[in-house]
Amino acid sequence: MKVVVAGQGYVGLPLAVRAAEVGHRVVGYDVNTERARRLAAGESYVEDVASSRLRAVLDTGAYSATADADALADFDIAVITVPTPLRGGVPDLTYIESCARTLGGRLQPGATVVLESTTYPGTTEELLLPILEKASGLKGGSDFLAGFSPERIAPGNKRFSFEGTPKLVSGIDAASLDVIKGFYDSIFQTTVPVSGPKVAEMAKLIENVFRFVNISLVNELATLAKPLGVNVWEAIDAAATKPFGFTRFTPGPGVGGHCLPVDPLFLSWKVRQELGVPFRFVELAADVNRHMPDYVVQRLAEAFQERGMPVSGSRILLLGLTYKINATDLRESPSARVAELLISLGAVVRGADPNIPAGDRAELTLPMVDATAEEIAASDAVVLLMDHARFDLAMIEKNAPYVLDCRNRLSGPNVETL
Ligand code: SAJ
Repeated sequence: MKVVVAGQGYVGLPLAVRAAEVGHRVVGYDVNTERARRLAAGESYVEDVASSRLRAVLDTGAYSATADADALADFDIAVITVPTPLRGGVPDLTYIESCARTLGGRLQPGATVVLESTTYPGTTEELLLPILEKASGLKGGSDFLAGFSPERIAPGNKRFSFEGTPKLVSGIDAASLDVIKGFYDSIFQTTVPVSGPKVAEMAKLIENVFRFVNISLVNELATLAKPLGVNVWEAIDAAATKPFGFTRFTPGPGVGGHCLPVDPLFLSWKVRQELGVPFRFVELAADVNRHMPDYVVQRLAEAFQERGMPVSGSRILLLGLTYKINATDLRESPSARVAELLISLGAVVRGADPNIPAGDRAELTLPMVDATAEEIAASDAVVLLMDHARFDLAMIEKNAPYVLDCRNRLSGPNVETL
């Protein structure tokens, strides 16, 4: 089938390349001409898609990348994998709307459109469908098919493969579900049909709300256990020995990334919009997680006070600036807020992160250094935000005058744990 994947980011590119590998003729469409150029040149910028895999499907002609919407004509299936950010706490669906208009203008009778972008329940039927119908003059269901299938990409997750992760599928009607299920059956080992797009939209949000709320639970526990004189890390590990009814989460300096700090707020916004009531768990979890960087700085200030040192003028090194361990992505990373707060207290802050590609360092306002023994020894305090595998933890322990360890990886008289 001729497949269009609209949006070639961390969700769209893995899907497009995999679909090409299993035999579909795939057009990877992205409005960003630089991205399209790099992909057409066989250069992957998505950590889970090696450039060698991209070049292989380019060479066979199974995959092509473009920013030219005219190349989308006559698609059998179009999958929308565009960003759905929050703007000032409000869901921004403009990328979906714009993409829907582009696809709608090229939608032929009998074709199918699937939305994968994370969004609140109702988006597929109440927003996407009307735009497709208006742009095409066709009727959803009778003239073309549509549905929702959430992405379950876990960047850098080596335990579960892309095709091995069960895929929820839904359709606006039985015929849509049938075609959409058939398409994803050709790519994924397991597809899970649900009764309609709203269920699939909600299921995706439940997955991330669950994670977001439980992380906030252990974050708040961390702030309470210390004054109670309890090692929260040891207590969580002890609780995790329970083989049922428990899922282990660990405290941290905050919750970053493009999924967790965003997706749950789509649901709490929709609940307020539609029902005029708060989704209390999500709003509370967001507040707890959002204030973890403040807690990190509070702990640092207390440590300086205990040592009779002012924070102002002190030299502080932040280790691990990306949003999660071993990730290369800086989006919504708590490190930015930690640095901002410390600088506002007059500290001289530097950052070190071997995972940040040289090209991405430009967006950093923080002076970047290498995590050398000299740099660490010259700091008044080191904060381990992300325990990347590429850090030499023993060297940090040995050379840092003081470390606030946000990941419970270090030990020693100079180490305090979050
Ligand atoms: N975090 C904690 N404590 C934890 C787990 C995470 O503080 O116990 C923090 C991380 O440091 C990070 C943030 O939360 O700042 C998000 O971490 P994450 O492990 O959830 O990583 P993400 O954002 O890449 O989440 C994605 C999600 N995948 C999708 O939405 C499709 C999530 O549902 C997956 O569970 C997760 O990957 C994964 O397991 O890798």
